[in-house]
Amino acid sequence: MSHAWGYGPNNGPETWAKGFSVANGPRQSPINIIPNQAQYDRSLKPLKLKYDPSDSSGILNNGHSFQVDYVDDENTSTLTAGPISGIYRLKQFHFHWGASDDRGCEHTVNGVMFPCELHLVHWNTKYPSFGEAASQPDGLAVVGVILKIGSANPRLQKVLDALNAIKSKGKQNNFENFDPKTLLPVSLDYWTYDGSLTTPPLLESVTWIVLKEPICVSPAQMAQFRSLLFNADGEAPCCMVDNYRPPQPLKGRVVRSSFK
Ligand code: B30
Ligand code: ZN
Repeated sequence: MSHAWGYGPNNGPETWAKGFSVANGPRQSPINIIPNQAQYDRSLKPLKLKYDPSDSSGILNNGHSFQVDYVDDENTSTLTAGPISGIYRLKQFHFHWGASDDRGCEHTVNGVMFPCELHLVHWNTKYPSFGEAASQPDGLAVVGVILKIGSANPRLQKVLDALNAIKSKGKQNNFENFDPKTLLPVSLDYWTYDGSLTTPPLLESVTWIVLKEPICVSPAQMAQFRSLLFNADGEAPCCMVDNYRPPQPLKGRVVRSSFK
């Protein structure tokens, strides 16, 4: 999959509105989360994540990140409850990260940046497919997990060791029997708000669920993310780094929290 957009000075987030006018729309993501301004909502339910590890099918360098894909033809790996109604199916997970440990996440908390963010992407099964759900206001639900620098995270290692085989754009490999639940923190407390895809086409179809508790990643593990390339084989090498969109205007939206 090739894109004209990217993260460079000439095709990066500041230029996306030229091709995708919704970039300046009313519910864009990511945002800066200000915990003191979030509204605790006692009606928000705990998240229910049921993942079948045997649904993981492959890992792909898509030229702007890498993604682990899931078979989504049945309700075997799902997200329910929390802020959403109905059943959402897991489609893929991917990450965004920086060129150094002081930046790289998409959602910030009180303006603080973290080095990396994990996105678990789900689609609402009231629509026939991911593609059709992606343009509906209640079509997608993405669980965002912030990564902070600490000790090495053994749960990330299988994913990071798979990156050697998909260094350049378009490369894919088998990636079997991986339970993404192992990547989540102990607490599933979350903030939620109505937002968008954080990459073009920036569709305003995402119920964002950002977990309060970060997971750990070591500096050496962050270096493994940065060993990927934006370019395809035979093109000039260009490290895949700074593949994040900065926070967008809140425009009157309310962030709710599942916790006090
Ligand atoms: S995010 O979680 O808001 N960062 C998509 C899914 C989640 C997010 C952003 C985008 C998405 O599905 N985009 C369109 C599909 N992509 C798949 C992909 O990720 O590779 C294909 C494409 O754009 O044409 Cu690049
Ligand atoms: Zn993402």
